[in-house]
Amino acid sequence: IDPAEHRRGAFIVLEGLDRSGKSTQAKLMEQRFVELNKPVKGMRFPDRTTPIGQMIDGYLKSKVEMEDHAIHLLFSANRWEAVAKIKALVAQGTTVIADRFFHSGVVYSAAKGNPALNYKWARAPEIGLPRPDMVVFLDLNPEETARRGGWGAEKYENGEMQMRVRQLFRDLGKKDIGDWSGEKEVIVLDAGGGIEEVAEAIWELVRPRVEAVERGERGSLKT
Ligand code: NYM
Ligand code: MG
Repeated sequence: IDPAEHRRGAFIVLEGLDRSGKSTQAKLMEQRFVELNKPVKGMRFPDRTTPIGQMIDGYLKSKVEMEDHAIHLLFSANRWEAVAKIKALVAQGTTVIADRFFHSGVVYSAAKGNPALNYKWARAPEIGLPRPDMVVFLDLNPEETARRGGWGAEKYENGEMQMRVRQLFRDLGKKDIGDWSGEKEVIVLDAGGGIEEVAEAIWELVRPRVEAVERGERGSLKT
């Protein structure tokens, strides 16, 4: 096989609490790819532009009520409807950078503390989605993110919820993805520094992984 001919793009996900700087960092990462002349596409979840995304938006803004399992499945469906696009981009050699993906789905739902909706149940509808080549969790104390402002307008944007979300993400930082590789579900990165400092720290993690994809060392996108 000529690796250059079969080179796929990477699939990188940024995770974090609300107001943790994910969107800013996703944009900065995208710029690095542009500067290096590597094809890149930014995506975000929930994608509020689709009909399913609009239902999610209404829920987050407390315009409509939704049963916990039902909204969980909508968040998941909002990813499934993007799968063909993600796969096509990656197959054509474009790196996809997603601002949240299924780890947010599982963690936020599990953090609600509904005894009928545990981590295992929440993970099930995400099985089969493309697995990111890397998931970086921007770790910040909720007291810090609350100080950044813009918090409190949407569902889940309260200290107690954010605290539980953070703990679940940190737990995922210790959990293997469950194959032979020993890779962790997420890489927890201290995001307490300045914007440029955090951007550099993210890039130090992401770049070698992207290069491994480019060398063909990571095979096709796992599910
Ligand atoms: N969220 C996001 C979920 O509860 N489940 C999911 O699957 C995803 C992708 O939606 N508080 C939550 C996390 C956020 C909220 O996301 C909106 P954002 O990135 O703030 O637009
Ligand atoms: Mg938010």
